[in-house]
Amino acid sequence: MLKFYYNPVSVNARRVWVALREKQIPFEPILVNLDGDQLDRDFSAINPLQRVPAIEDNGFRVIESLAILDYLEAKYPTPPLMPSNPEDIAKVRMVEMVALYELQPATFPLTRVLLGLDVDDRKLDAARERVTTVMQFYEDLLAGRSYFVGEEITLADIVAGTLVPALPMFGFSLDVYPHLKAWSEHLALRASWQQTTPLPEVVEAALPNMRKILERRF
Ligand SMILES: N[C@@H](CCC(=O)N[C@@H](CS)C(=O)NCC(=O)O)C(=O)O
Repeated sequence: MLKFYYNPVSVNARRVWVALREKQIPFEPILVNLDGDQLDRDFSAINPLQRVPAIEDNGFRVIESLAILDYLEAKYPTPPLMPSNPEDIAKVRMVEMVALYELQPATFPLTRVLLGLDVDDRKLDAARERVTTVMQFYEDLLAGRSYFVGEEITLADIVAGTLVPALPMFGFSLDVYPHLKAWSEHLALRASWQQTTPLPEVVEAALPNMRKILERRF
């Protein structure tokens, strides 16, 4: 059975978890505590970069959430989470990459503030500006559709959806982005979303580990 190495508070792992649920792929969840287990020799053998998520499917290992999503789509194509026409494929990839390479890095300084760590003011301003630019980009792309590509969920929604609904936590209201707000509420109704939402007490317990990771890496 496919092994899924994860942690319940990891947004990178969550997007894989949602895809596994959406595709109803049976899997064995393997919890990696982010208080140091990720640095152990056993887990380093699975992912030398020492991060979740990772999967092992019939002895084949994949790391990096986007690579895992692509693997799952190719190996388990039903139901599809990737459209087939060129424009829609480009849209999905744009949304995914903007989420990973623009939005997610902008949340690191903002998370540092939430956790009481020091942050350079200029970095913070740049991060805030980057977040609002991405929100507007997504708002325009959604343009009243249920999902980024029409009426069916795709990897675009799964990847952006593991980040955007958390933005109000940093002081960005979704009220000024009505399409983004409706989309976010729509996603929250899906069983895959509800099954993978971390409980508040789990998030609370993970805060010291998050603080250590942020201090070390960002
Ligand atoms: N680019 C990677 C990022 C993975 C990542 O940073 N995972 C975090 C949890 S959200 C982690 O395992 N951090 C442990 C550490 O930095 O020690 C992906 O998309 O899978």
